[in-house]
Amino acid sequence: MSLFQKIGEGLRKTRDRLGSGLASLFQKGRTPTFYADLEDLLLSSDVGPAQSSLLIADLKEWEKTADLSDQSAPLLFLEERIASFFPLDPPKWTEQPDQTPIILLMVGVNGVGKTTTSGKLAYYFKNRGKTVILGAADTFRAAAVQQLRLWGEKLDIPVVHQKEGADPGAVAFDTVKAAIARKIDVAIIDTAGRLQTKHNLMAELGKVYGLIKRELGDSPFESLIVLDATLGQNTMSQIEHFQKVIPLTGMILTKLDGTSKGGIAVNLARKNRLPVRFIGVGEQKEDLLEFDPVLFAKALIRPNPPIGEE
Ligand SMILES: Nc1nc2c(ncn2[C@@H]2O[C@H](COP(=O)(O)OP(=O)(O)OP(=O)(O)O)[C@@H](O)[C@H]2O)c(=O)[nH]1
Ligand SMILES: [Mg+2]
Repeated sequence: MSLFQKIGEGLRKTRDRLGSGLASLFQKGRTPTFYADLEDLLLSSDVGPAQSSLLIADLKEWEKTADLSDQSAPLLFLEERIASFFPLDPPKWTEQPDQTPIILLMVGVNGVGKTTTSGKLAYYFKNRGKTVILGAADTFRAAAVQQLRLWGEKLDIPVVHQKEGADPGAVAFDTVKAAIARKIDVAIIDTAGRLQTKHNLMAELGKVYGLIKRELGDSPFESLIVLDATLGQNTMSQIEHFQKVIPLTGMILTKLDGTSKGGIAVNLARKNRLPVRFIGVGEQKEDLLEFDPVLFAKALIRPNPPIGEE
């Protein structure tokens, strides 16, 4: 399967609503309720009010001069506009490919998929010939360390860990030190889930960040916020709250396979000007896909199935 087909599969539920809805709406031609129906569809997939209004205004403008005899042209126009809403800053590991280690700090609220995504990311990089180390900086629960160690065992990747209750900053620091000493390409540091309202835990994250930063200097370092796409609008404020304690460089949107509201990616990325790095579309190691704005926008508005090669 191509990346485009995998994205299409992962977005199946969203495409069921948005993609199929758009296809039948445009097929009906311009009924009196066309733009209102279009807005409803966009809103129902969580593209967000600002983006929906903008898309419709742009579409109306475009239609003034466009050749509407081609039925697929308006959908292609929407697709391109949606793709343009995603910021394009490339990940540091492609910008500075020779500089190692690359450090990825995984942050987010409880249960969004940080640990699973850390494991999947380890697989992603290992699969591309990189050496990887995992750091279990979620020291709150023994089970959290165990969960990451299981990923390490499964993938044959070392996991830096200390005992339950240890200082997460110390684990993060040890992980970076080990990555440098062993000349490892990628270090992925999992952290505990924390609610934005828990000020002491948020402050602790700031400390973990500072410790890594001090040790690394200018090495590529990404702080990635993991967001659960099934939580819809509730995720909107999370980026803002985490940005207050650490500078985020990107987001990973998980559980897109479990929601019909995959348009939330568009809303999150444009509102926060934060690039999406990966999307999670399942629980297995392969279910983490590189984010590509053009392919994502295309898949998002294609009806279900099939989705061919592009
Ligand atoms: N369907 C689906 N499930 C996912 C995805 N990513 C993670 N999960 C599941 O979500 C649940 C929570 O994942 P964890 O990785 O433990 O989440 P966490 O953020 O580390 O949780 P805490 O450490 O408790 O804050 C698990 O059952 C995962 O298998 C995804 O992309 N799709
Ligand atoms: Mg976890």
